[in-house]
Amino acid sequence: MTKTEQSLPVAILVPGQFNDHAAGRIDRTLRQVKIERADPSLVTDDMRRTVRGIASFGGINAAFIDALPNLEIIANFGVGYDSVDTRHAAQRGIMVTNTPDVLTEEVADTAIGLLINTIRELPRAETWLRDGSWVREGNYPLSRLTLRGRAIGIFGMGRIGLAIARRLEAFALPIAYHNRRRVEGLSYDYHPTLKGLASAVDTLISVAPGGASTEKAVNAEILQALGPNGVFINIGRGSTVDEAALAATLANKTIAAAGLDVFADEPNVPQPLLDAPNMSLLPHVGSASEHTRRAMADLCVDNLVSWFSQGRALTPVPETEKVKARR
Ligand code: NAP
Ligand code: 8YV
Repeated sequence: MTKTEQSLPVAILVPGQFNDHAAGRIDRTLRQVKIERADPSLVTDDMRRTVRGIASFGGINAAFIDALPNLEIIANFGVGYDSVDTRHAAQRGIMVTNTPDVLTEEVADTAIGLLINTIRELPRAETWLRDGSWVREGNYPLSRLTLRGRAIGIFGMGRIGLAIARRLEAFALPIAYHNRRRVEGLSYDYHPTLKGLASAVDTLISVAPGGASTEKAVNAEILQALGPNGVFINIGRGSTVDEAALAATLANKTIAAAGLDVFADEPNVPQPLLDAPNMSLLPHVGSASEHTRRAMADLCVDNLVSWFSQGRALTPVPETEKVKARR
């Protein structure tokens, strides 16, 4: 902590549960104001008058922004910021920041773990050992699926998508991708449509952001295009998937297996997904190591400190890049 950090008497609103390291730094370097949740009806007169920043896991809508007339910056803890109304923030001249890059490698590692768990059934094999089945019944059955001979498609070839692709190159698997725009200088096959990508591969990894442009983009048609040997992995956002269609395609063997780290209504996982055969599930742990969450916490708070001490954000989201500090 620097002297500059110590001398910032700025009220930062922190809704609900928050990261301990980030909350500790806000306490030491700024002035933390707690609120149970990001609900405009809980905003007090004192908050209306004094709050100039928010630090949050997300979930900041237009009504909450409007309840804080002196708000200047929303520091989102996480690279995905689909649950912050950035368009409204930009219209009001409010900066929004996120935490890119510092979590890229961790999330890519998790994606590879989830892919292998899904295809080679490693969590089930461990349960087989632990529950005594190995002793009682003999060897765990051979996995029906293998990574060998697969063709990988990445939906969302951004920072994390690229880190996943680099790892999969070492597995000697062909890689293709779909984004709205081709990535200049990247030699992987580009598909201008998600359907085109899904038809060309048998293993689709989604690491696209949430939001209106990707809402339920992975639907029955896309899953069907993967074919009966198809595997779908989602490490991006649950909202990009039609979860009912996914459960149905697994139940009727339209595709072979799926692995999910993210869900549309976390922490609630729909029963059909829990019941689906050949499904590997994780509770949104893509970036969840102490090391990486600490780096995310530091970047989240560094954005606030930089904004209030130097008038500039370190990692603004593109929608608010042009927002200027008010002084
Ligand atoms: P990024 O660098 O911005 O990459 C996102 C990619 O998605 C870009 O290449 C973008 O390309 C593409 N994209 C965006 N909208 C699209 C659309 N409508 N159709 C097709 N492609 C689209 O972001 P990142 O750092 O890699 O993070 C990606 C996402 O991962 C985050 O937004 C977050 O939701 C998720 N995430 C999850 C975890 C976890 O714990 N599971 C952790 C971190 C991040 P174009 O703009 O050219 O389309
Ligand atoms: C975190 C994430 O779980 O960065 C993201 O977009 O989804 C994850 O790293 C989340 O942001 C913490 O709430």
